Amino acid sequence: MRELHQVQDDSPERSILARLILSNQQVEADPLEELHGLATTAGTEVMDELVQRRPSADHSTYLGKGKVEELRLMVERHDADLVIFDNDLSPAQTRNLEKAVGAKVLDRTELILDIFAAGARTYESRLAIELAQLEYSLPRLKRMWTHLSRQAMGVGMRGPGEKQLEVDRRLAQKRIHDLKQELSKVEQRRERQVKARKESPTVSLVGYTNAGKSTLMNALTEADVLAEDKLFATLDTRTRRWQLPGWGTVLLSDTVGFIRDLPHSLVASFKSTLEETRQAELLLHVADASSPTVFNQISAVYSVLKDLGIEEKDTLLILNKIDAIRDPATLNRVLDRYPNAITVSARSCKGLTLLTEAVGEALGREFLDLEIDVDAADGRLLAFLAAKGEVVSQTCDETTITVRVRMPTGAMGQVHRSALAIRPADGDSMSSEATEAVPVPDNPVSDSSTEVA
Ligand SMILES: Nc1nc2c(ncn2[C@@H]2O[C@H](COP(=O)(O)OP(=O)(O)OP(=O)(O)O)[C@@H](O)[C@H]2O)c(=O)[nH]1
Ligand SMILES: [Mg+2]
Repeated sequence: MRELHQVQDDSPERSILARLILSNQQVEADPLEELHGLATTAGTEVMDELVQRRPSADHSTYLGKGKVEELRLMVERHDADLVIFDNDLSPAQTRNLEKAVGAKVLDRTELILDIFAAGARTYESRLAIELAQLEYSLPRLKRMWTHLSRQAMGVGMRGPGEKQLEVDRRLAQKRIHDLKQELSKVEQRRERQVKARKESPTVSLVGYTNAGKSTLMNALTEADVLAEDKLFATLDTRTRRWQLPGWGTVLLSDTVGFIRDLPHSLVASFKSTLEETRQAELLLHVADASSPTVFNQISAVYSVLKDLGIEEKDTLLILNKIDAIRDPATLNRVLDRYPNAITVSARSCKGLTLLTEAVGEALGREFLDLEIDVDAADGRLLAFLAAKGEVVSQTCDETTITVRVRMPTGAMGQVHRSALAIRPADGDSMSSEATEAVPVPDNPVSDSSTEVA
């Protein structure tokens, strides 16, 4: 997919950050801190920053005339290639600003899409990001001329004018249609795959980008997933077996982080990457308690969960990075608001025992509808299923009894040890032996799909 800020040589593009703050808007102490992180992640060198407070956005240039002129001078002074806005701009505003300041202009959504495009490694995340980018670009088609020409058109079809634009638009629409079809196939496949693993409950880490989800995953399962001080370090889903002490095996998934104002098309097209999260029995919402914007981050995550239609899932709030909090009052403020939150430091492994206990307890509240094959001679397991679960039906052949039962997930450890096979009541077969055979601690269950790069 298109690199929005590709340059000829290897030197990073020089960017200027800009943000309009509406007069009634509450903002962080440093209103451009997050955008700075995003711009750096995207590989640009930030040269300067500009903030304007105003009652409303200018219809044609977003910022007021005076500020646009200030921006133009900044671009000139720093020889900047790029102005990045923390806001979303209309296609016309982008065009007018580009003309006025003499540099390329990106808005926040475009920047986030660009970071995803550069970082996506798996087939499904590449499809997802290409779809999100195309949907975003369609009304701005003039700007993606070269990209589409290069990708899908023959030499003879090139040439300026409205006719060309029509061709481009049709090509983009066709590609969007194809991508949606392909993604829907991938989604269905993933849905089946994840369902087939339902013999163990899935716990999914969710949270704002950079909150420490991958670090926590590594600390809990001794997995070796990438964790770094960078926004959107994780763009796909990793699932590992987690031996929950005193409980049994659960599957722990780490996935892409969220951010405020995440483009809706991006959330929609990442549906398949977020399949584990959508099917999880329990969400661990990891928040960076040391961040001055922790409250905003927590609500941004709830809002994405809502977009995904899973805001009502059982969720534990994990306040991470408590080692980095200087003033205890900061943590108390968060705990006042979220008294049931669990405080941890994934980096120094503090609080993990309490976290583990809380997860075990939360999962104990859940039930699984299963079909379990039991050795006909295993009277103990049959008695256990009858005692702990709600047996719906029982069929048998010479050697095996198949029990349909609703089991509390908390009792599944014993079942795992003795059953011949465990399937979701409506799903495909899955041998319990196969699930036991996967080595722990470095125990990948799945990475969201084959790495393509
Ligand atoms: N001080 C401190 N830093 C932490 C802690 N947990 C994670 N970090 C740091 O926070 C940064 C981000 O950690 P990740 O685990 O990559 O965060 P993530 O939520 O997976 O981020 P994305 O995948 O980018 O969404 C890294 O530099 C970690 O070392 C913690 O408990 N304390
Ligand atoms: Mg991560």
